[in-house]
Amino acid sequence: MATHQMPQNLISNSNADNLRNWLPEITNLVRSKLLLDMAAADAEALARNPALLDETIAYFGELLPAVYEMNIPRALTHEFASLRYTLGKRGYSDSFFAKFLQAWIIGINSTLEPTVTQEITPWLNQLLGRLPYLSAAACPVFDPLSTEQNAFLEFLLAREKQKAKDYLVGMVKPGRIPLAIVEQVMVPALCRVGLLWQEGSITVADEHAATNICRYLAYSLLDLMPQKKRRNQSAFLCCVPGEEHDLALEILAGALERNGWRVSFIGRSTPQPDLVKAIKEENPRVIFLSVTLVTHLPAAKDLIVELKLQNPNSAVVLGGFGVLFARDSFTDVTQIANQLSDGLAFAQKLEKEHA
Ligand code: B12
Repeated sequence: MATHQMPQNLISNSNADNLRNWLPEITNLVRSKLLLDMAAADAEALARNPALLDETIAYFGELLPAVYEMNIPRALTHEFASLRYTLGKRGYSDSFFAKFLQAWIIGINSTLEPTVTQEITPWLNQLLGRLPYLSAAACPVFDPLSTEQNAFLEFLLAREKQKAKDYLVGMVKPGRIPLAIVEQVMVPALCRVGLLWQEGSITVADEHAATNICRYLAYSLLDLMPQKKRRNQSAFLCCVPGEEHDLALEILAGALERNGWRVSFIGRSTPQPDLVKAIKEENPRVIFLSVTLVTHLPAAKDLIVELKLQNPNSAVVLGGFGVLFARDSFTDVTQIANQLSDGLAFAQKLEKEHA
């Protein structure tokens, strides 16, 4: 249906940069306008959680230049729907979200030159026009959890670390390797933890506790993998700059170590120059990168350009939720991986080539 399609006009990089440079002014305007126009119910929701609105404005402000730079209008719709779901669950009314988009359009129009705004505002106007159709899509659709996933989730939420460990470890058997249990049970349960946080059913503290238990359990499972003899293979694993979701890479690093690889796991949010320097010095066989948030896709692109120049002989494997929106922008990587097992399979393929 025509109304459901976002315009596919390419935004020039200089205009995405223009938007980025003027963000402090634009976000101030957005904030003032929203506070002025807010309905009473929304003001009550704001009073209950004063930080959330500022966080949302800041996140949307990072999101806009990122989706323009990567030319991914679908991601703008997805992320907006996700923000709307989170705020909606905290009492913001339907009319607030139209005001939110209008405030951005006004903020951009009154700050940037018309030559810039005419490229930038069509996506926001289109999103505004689509708002009535978005309400049904705004609720994230999740497959129901299996009995196994549900039982594990209950242990996580109750912070029953030992019971959660016994439960997961008890699942290991021939034909069901530890990494499969991480993917089949732990990852869906953590996804549900994220959704429960979004819905306001659990707190950030609950989410952190669940993640930390999962980190511990991941090592317990990895310890059950046979330790293979040391190979002449090295891997460097890091999140792209700004990205803090590093648990997937930490688990992959552990699995590679069990496979005999020499591993540098750097993890979260390291500045690009430091990553580039470390990777140059190590010159690893494979660089595994992760990007969860769409806002960090431009940082992923910049880093990969630099790495291709500097470490032309290293393979680059890129994974994480954010990549799903922008596969076409990463044709220069050796492989895009959806799952941890894809990353391990890639490493095992290299091992065979060098056997
Ligand atoms: C734990 C968690 C955090 C932790 C991360 C801790 C850590 N050290 O990793 C903390 C608290 C830091 C965090 C912060 C934030 N988070 Co968070 N977080 C989560 C949560 C609950 C679980 C993520 C996780 O660890 N999953 C388990 C790991 C093992 O799996 P995975 O990351 O999904 O990766 C899978 C694949 O993508 C793949 N993979 C990933 N990378 C790679 C790389 C390679 C090479 C390979 C081979 C494979 C691969 O492997 C895994 C499965 O096989 C998710 C919920 C969800 N739906 O995922 C939210 C979630 C990702 N977070 C979210 C948000 C919004 C945030 C914050 C912006 C919140 C805030 N307001 O501050 C910040 C952003 C921080 C930043 N700058 O990056 C949103 C993202 C929404 C969106 N639309 O994208 C989610 C979806 C929650 C939600 N429902 O709203 N978060």
